[in-house]
Amino acid sequence: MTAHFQTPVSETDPLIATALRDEKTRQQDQIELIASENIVSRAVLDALGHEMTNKTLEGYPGNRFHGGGRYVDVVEQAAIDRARQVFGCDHANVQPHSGSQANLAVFFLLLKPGDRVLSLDLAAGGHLSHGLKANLSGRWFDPHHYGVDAETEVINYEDLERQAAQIKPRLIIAGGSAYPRQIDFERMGRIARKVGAWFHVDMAHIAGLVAGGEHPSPFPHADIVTCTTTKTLRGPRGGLILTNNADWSKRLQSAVFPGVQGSIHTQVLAAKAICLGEALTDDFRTYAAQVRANARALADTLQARGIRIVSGGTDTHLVLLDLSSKGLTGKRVERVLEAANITANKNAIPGDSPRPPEWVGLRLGTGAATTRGMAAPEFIELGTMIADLVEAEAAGHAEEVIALCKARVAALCARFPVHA
Ligand code: DSN
Repeated sequence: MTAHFQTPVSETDPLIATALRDEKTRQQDQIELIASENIVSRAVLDALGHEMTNKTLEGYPGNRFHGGGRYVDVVEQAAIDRARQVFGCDHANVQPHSGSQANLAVFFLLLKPGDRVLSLDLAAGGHLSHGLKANLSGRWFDPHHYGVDAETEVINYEDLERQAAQIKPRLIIAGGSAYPRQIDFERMGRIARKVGAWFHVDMAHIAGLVAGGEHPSPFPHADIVTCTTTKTLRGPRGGLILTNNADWSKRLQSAVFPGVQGSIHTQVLAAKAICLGEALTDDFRTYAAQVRANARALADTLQARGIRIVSGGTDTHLVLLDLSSKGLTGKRVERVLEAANITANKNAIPGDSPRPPEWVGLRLGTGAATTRGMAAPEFIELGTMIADLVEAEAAGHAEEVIALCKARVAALCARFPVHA
């Protein structure tokens, strides 16, 4: 069995080894502006590739269904303690395999099939696990959606209050995947209490900003909070559930396991504990402030070049472009940017077509490139390149501009290496 333990993937599986090598090179050579991505630390990578992955374990620290869990207990308890400290709450479940599974566990905890849910519309920046008809949350529950104000493109809390009074949902959800503005958790918590609903905040995109003091905390206004550890929190793929409700802490454990999951991704738990430890440092606070400053620099640059920014700006890491005035779709611009080695994704904007190929939005985020060390001057340069590419594509002669931008991106990537 020596070969099993010692032979590297480059020898055992060239197809996968080549894809892994090429992906690493891609990440080095492209500038990542997908708002849900980031670049984890060496320490997080160490944990993800650790032998802890071999351990099968169900249950919770000190109360497991399998033997041999004493070191995973250390890791899980550290992740729980750090999550509580980072987000200032009493209870944390660190086992969800993803944000969507964390949300599913919240539904399992608080709702019965058919119960009414009020969440942000997908085109206004919501998330599929908050009641999209194609998702279990929309199939087994009764989703209703609030949008954003037609003029300002920010949540109109008076309209939301009226809608909540009419619908009388059992659960109100704040948060999503493409809402660039600060959310008034206090106001939404009051609305939820007034109509007798539970208030759930899904802070997946902004968890790192909350941790770094760059977005108000959902606590003490939310009854329950979920997030991924991936995006601005800069950790592994996975989810967290947080609450101050002591009555729920046991039921929440059962809602995750055996409610919606089986055994733990043990090595991911270690990576979560590490990223939460990192989030407690002063360096992380500096990082979170830079993420926001960079998003403002990017939005201002694009706006000055005549590209409309949904809601007129950003309070977070996220900038949403409306390309309709340029006669372009998000898909077209996503492709042009990728040709220049800038990665972003098409996105719906408020009132957009239900068909993704027709969406006129493009979503940008500053989390990953800020991790590389890029600051406002680099984001102004990136905004300038994106505007050049959009204008050239709209005029039908993008090739020359793509070549120029590709060279400028290569120079930036060389100055800000990844995992060097
Ligand atoms: N919700 C998706 C996104 O924001 O890109 C994946 O996390």
